[in-house]
Amino acid sequence: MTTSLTRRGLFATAAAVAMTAGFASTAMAQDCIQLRLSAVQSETDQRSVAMAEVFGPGVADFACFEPHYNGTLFAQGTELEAIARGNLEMSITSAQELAEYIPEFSIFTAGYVHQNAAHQVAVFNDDVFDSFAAAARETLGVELLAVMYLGRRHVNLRQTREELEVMTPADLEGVNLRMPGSEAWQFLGRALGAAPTPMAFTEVYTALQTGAVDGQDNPLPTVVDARFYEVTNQIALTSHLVDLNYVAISAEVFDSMSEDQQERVRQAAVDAAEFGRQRQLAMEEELAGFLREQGLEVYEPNLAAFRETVQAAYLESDFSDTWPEGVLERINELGE
Ligand code: KDO
Repeated sequence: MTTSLTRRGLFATAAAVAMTAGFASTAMAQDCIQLRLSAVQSETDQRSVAMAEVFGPGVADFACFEPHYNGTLFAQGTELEAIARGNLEMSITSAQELAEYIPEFSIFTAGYVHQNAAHQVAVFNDDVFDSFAAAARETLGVELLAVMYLGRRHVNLRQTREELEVMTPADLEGVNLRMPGSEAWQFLGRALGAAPTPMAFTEVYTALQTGAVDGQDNPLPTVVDARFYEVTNQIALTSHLVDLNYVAISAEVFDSMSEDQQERVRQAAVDAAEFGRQRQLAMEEELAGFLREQGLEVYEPNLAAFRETVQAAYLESDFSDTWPEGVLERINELGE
């Protein structure tokens, strides 16, 4: 991702593109608002299924929803800039990607902060999120429509449990753990005790297969959908991040719609997120069994040790200096 652009500069560029050229999508097809979505997951991932089965049909009478998966339209981490520049209308983005431009989003990337799927929704719908949503608009020209549930991330390794049993962060010392390519992700890898390597999602299967990395972290539905289980031997159920995504749309495109269309787009995204969330939760419940059948050892490490070490790492880091006063406390209040 290009991070050399300043936050102000990026917004100015987005505004200039919108003012001078207008959006090709709306200019080209007046009776159909083109909504191209770029994301790196496959089309069988439940978030993609939700967008195809719920979002697309929900806006079909005025918008042409055109999803592109597997990073084929834009590479992982470049989607927000593409939206800001007027080259893309939608993406399924992450707090980690937003934190590259808006540091305070790192609070949603910190391990053991969100407790579960319902907690993510409560935070997204609470007033506490207003300043974050406003910052995404102001800095990137992005409207965040809904929060999607990705799931509980766990540590998934090539080593067998006999070769390397992961009970505490100390056991991950020197483990070459692939993490996605932004600083927020790399920090999480270090906080877990591992030696993180940045790598795009689309390269992970081959890296695991060839041994270029020892492992990766993702929720169980992703381990299955991306077939990482074929090239790994164990999963330590660390649950270190209850991970989310946001359904994001260009604010310029969104603002060009009628109020009724805007409401329909937002509702369709919320409905798709709910549909995907229920599917992901159900899959998380049943996939440990499937993975064991595939020969993987799936076990719970010392969760208290992981939680304590990871939380301390964040509170001592520069990340927590960017968290607005009172936000962590409010997030905690909204949990169980
Ligand atoms: C990944 O690259 O490991 C990750 O899980 C990061 C998430 O933010 C999200 O982008 C996800 O990939 C993709 O949607 C693929 O599932």
